Amino acid sequence: MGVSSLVEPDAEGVRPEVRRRVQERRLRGMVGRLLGAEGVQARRLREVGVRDARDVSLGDLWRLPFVTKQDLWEHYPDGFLVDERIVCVHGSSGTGGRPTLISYTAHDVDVWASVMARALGGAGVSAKSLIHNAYGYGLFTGGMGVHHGGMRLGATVLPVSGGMTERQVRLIADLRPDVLCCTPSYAVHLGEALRSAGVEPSFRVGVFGAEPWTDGMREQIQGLLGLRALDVYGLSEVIGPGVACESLDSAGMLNVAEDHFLVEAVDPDGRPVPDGTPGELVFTTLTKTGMPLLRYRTGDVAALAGPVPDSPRTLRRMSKVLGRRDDMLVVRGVNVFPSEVESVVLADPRVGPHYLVVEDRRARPELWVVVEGPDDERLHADLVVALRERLGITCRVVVAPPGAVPRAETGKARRLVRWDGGPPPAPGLS
Ligand code: DLL
Repeated sequence: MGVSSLVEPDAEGVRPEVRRRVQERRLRGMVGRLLGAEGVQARRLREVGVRDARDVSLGDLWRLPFVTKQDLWEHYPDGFLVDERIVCVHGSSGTGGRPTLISYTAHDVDVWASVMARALGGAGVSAKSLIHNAYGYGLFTGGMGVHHGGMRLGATVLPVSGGMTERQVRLIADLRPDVLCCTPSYAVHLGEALRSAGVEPSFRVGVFGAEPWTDGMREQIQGLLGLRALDVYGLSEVIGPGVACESLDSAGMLNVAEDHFLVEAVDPDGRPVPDGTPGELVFTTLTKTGMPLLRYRTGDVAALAGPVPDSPRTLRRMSKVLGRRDDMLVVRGVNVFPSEVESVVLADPRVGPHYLVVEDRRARPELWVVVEGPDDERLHADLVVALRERLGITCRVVVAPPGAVPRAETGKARRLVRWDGGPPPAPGLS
């Protein structure tokens, strides 16, 4: 395990009780701003008896109302705005094509740069680094988030954005960047493209996120690109990438920037779950001024934990995201997360890293798993057994030839498809 120094020791390395005081002060400041803005969140706070910032404390956070994506949609585009001094807008395309737009003040961009600088610094990125940034630039926060953080650190950022893989291969061959930032699925795609072009990768570390990926995928990427692959998590509603990030020394979990983004994990009824138990992540943006959100329910499921014992980093950590609440499939009464399918698929060296899970809802619910590999009956049978052991249900497995599973050149990989009728979403399904 490598180590990396702290970019902001006063934030990342303080004693937890000192940080708690900072968080409480910031929470009150935020509640004061919300009440002063007289918006949706102020109304809800008053409904639960909060009239003044001094009426809240960290200990009774649980009694404050949640905000959901549905709320943001209902008050689209700027019903949650608290400060008019907006300098940029980002967002995500959202599910069902409905965008979520988030407005940032200069102060918010400053916070973003700082948490992303910490994230990159924790991955061993330095002022000497050249960052090949293949996250998309645009409304999506990936490109700009890494850009702000990389520049804050003093590193050089190459804003390649997504797509045009041939040009990316050329730039890597010519400039030899030591850091790669992109989605994990694009990392695989780029790795394959480098290999087929005969270009030796130059990366030391990669900071990958924006979509779920397992430790199995991590091994694939590390093998393909010869780098250390770390996970970065975030969402536009909270800031973008940098809400939490693995560091070289965080033992496989992600350090949460909890001095800016207070984290909770809750069960489906909104009650807190203990550390180590998977729950839905809920974030409170303690320092944001443009569109601060109190107790935003993310829909992402992960487990929380304290810091690594005796580590200079004292931030709480979260596990890799295990799945999304709404991506959890209930197939014949059994709960399945697509990430569990990924763990099984990637554990078999005979199949490639690209796969697709199809929830067949046409008649009797079925789960199809499409992978790429050799046409071999034994392989097919082994996958059926391994999936049954892990998931508790029998899946229908299709082993398709390499290249059959659709790749995402830009944006996030689509690994789960719901099939309600019409033509099959992948070859080999009937
Ligand atoms: O995906 C921000 C981001 C950009 C994170 C680049 C990391 C790197 P949105 O487009 O708003 O923002 O999508 C947020 O993506 O709620 C998760 O469901 C998922 N997600 C983001 N990072 C991870 C991750 C960006 N590391 C949604 N693992 C979130 C699993 C992730 N899921």
